[in-house]
Amino acid sequence: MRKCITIGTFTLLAIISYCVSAELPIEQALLTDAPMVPPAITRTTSAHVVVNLETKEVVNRMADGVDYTFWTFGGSVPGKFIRIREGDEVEFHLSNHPSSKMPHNIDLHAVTGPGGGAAASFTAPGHSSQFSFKALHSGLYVYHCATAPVGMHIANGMYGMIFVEPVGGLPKVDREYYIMQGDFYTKGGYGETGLQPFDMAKAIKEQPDYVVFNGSVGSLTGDNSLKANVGETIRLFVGNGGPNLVSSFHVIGEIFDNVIEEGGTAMNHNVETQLIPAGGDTIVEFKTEYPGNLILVDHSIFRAFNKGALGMIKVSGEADKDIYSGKQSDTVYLPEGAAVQSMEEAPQPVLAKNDNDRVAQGKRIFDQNCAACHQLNGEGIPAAFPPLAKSDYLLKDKNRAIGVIMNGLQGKVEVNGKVFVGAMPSLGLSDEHIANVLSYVLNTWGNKGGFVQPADVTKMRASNTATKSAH
Ligand code: HEC
Ligand SMILES: [Cu+2]
Repeated sequence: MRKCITIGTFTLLAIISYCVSAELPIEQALLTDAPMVPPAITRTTSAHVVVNLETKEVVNRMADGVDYTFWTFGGSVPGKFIRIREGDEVEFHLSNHPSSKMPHNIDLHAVTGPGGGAAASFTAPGHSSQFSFKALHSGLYVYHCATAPVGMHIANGMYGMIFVEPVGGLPKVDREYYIMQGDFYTKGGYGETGLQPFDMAKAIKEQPDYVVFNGSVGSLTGDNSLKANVGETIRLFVGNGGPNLVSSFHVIGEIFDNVIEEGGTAMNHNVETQLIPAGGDTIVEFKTEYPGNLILVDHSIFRAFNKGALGMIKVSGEADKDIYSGKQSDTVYLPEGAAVQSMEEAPQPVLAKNDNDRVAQGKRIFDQNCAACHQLNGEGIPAAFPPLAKSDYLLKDKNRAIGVIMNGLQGKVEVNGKVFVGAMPSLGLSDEHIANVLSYVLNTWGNKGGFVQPADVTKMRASNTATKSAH
């Protein structure tokens, strides 16, 4: 039986009407900010659930030194997490804070009805709207603002999720977390400081400066990392607000035991990376078997390391070396006759016309064969690759330097007072190329000069072969 009450007169501007199924218990929904999720629903019957949500425009941190005017459901991005049960009757109140500059509304993908509630919830600043819907379908659903320009409201952070628990609920887990990805478009590039305005042109071109979890760079790293212990079961409610990008959600160091695809009812197992459409979501579950940091990323990986889509779960507990050993050894790998590229197979070199030309050709050989280790600036890398710039070892003995490049070098070597213990492979360079590259090295980065001729190398090679055959 339904009871409908209308309160109001023509002298009052507000006319309030509600229809409540008389037999349903009335309940106030408990809403949470990310990464927290409201507790699982324990009741076994439907209820009349009252949801109060407030839209608010706030200046918040996007990254260190970078602020942004976010438009929010509940004061932060993503919006509050709503948890109800399949069959519930939801009485929804959307209030738009008086300080807002824009009207807002809400389109809940969990609603069966025009616009997901958008028109019914259209609310001017300082007003409050009410509508009701019945949760006909279980599942995880995105909600978002659908006020024109829709893209702009979503790009400013107006999205969140509502979980309609199936009758009977989900299996119990130790921890549940709420994560939502979003892409942001700012006038200044990534990391450019100050209060950054929204950039409509970039949004239309789908070229975000930021792609982040839970509304800012670092919202789930460092002190904000999620926590778990070895042996626990974790459930992540992961949404994607967009407005534009599709997420390739991946946890480095884990495999999803269960994935409830698109937050519906289909269950997949043993999944590495889960696609999450813009305006869609997924539920992933896994057990933590090993301690350490699990890294959450959008595996469109530049977004993770250059635009902010990075999070962390710190797992504490005992390491089981049978599951993962850690590094067991690190030895030098130097196969017989190792060569980056054998010059015998390469096209015949054009002979250098004079010493200046030799240096010019030597630069190309250096950039292609040596710079990976000794670096383009010849400075090397501390404790790994010795410098060639002003190297006392190199400059002391020209023939020894020829020998290093011809044969490679292994074991301990002291350069400018620092000891290096590593291995340089023989690169299989021709006499001409060894002469060229050494002439380049000798005349670059402030080195003292001098030239090496192919004949010098040929002579060294002959004595080299003589020594070898004498053994
Ligand atoms: C794969 C990395 C690697 C590449 C490529 C490489 N080197 Fe080295 N080089 C080393 C290492 C490591 C040492 C030190 C070896 C040791 O510890 O015994 C070294 C030592 C040297 C030395 C003697 C030490 C010094 O700093 O004076 C010279 C000269 C040298 N390399 C020149 C070259 C030149 C020229 C090339 C390119 C033709 C080249 N190397 C390519 C790794 C490399
Ligand atoms: Cu809005």
